[in-house]
Amino acid sequence: MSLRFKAISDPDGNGSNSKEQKTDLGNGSEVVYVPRLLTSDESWKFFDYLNKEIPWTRPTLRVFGRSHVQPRDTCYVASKGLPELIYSGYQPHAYSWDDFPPLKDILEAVRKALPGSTFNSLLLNRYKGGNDYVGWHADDEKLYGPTPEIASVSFGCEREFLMKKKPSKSSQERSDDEPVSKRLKKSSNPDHHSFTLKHGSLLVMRGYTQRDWLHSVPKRAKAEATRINLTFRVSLHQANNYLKLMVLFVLMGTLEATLKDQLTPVVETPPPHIGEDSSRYSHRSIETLVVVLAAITIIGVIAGIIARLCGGRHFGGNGEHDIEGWVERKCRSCIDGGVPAVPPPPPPPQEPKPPSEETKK
Ligand SMILES: O=C(O)CCC(=O)C(=O)O
Repeated sequence: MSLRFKAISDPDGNGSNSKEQKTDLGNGSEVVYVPRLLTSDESWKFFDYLNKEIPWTRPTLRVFGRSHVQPRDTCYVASKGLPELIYSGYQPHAYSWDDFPPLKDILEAVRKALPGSTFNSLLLNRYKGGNDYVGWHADDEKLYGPTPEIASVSFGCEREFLMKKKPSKSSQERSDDEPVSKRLKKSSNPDHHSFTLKHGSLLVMRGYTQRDWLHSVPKRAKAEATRINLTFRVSLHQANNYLKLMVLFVLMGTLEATLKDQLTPVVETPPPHIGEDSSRYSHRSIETLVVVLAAITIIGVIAGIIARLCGGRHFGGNGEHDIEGWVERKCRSCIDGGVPAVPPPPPPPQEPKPPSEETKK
């Protein structure tokens, strides 16, 4: 379908999103809410298109060893060359932007509102009524880097979007020590925020929001109508692989130069006295071996540090080639001081119920 809509990113007609509301969450986390990214009429056209034309699926996820149907419909769109998205054991098919041209118009409106943004993937969610929801989670996959900017555009039924601060060790200890009466008095808790996401609105999470905060769209009995939400994201994956390759090439060059330095004197030195030969050669071989081993170790450590800093992880789509994950698993006992990972608790003996909240989108 080649339906095109012209996105209007200035519905107020005054050249700016005048009603933009910024919420400073502290420690470098921020949320920006723009109630009218798009006009109401235009947003309804997008809603109708997305509702009809997107190949929605409701996948079965694996969370804590249990299968359950995701409590909303979903679809995934990504630029070419990005890795497949995998969450809770589910790998959605990545559609192309060209498959659904109106998505490019919505992206254009988002880009106008967020100049300089470079979104390259999109997760679509459809909530068919108040029973559909997304549980508490953070979009903190390493794939998105340490400070991802996520732009969320909503269409249709208004729903509440909740945010709460991730429990830190120190804050948990503090609240455990406090009397219950004191804890209850904190009605306007700065660690909780709520936004009503309107038809045609934009909500942006940025900075350390995914590191320090959780968000959810809870069940709401009164929200009977359908809501469609689009979250635009930037995947850093490709850049990480290029970085790793660059580091590898630079280090291979250094290694080659070092080996040349090591071997040249053996060739150029005048023939030694008979009897010294074998010890001189074995000395050189050990030196060369040490240099090669040192270089391999340095390559591994530096590539790992860079990958970790930049947030990359998967090499392949389905996790088979998750080399860092493999190393992490193999070395966990060393990293954690020999403490083995705690196995998940065994399932209770009664009939399994669907979980009330999912932990991950
Ligand atoms: O529907 C929403 O507003 C939120 C969706 C969300 O949290 C997500 O896609 O990670």
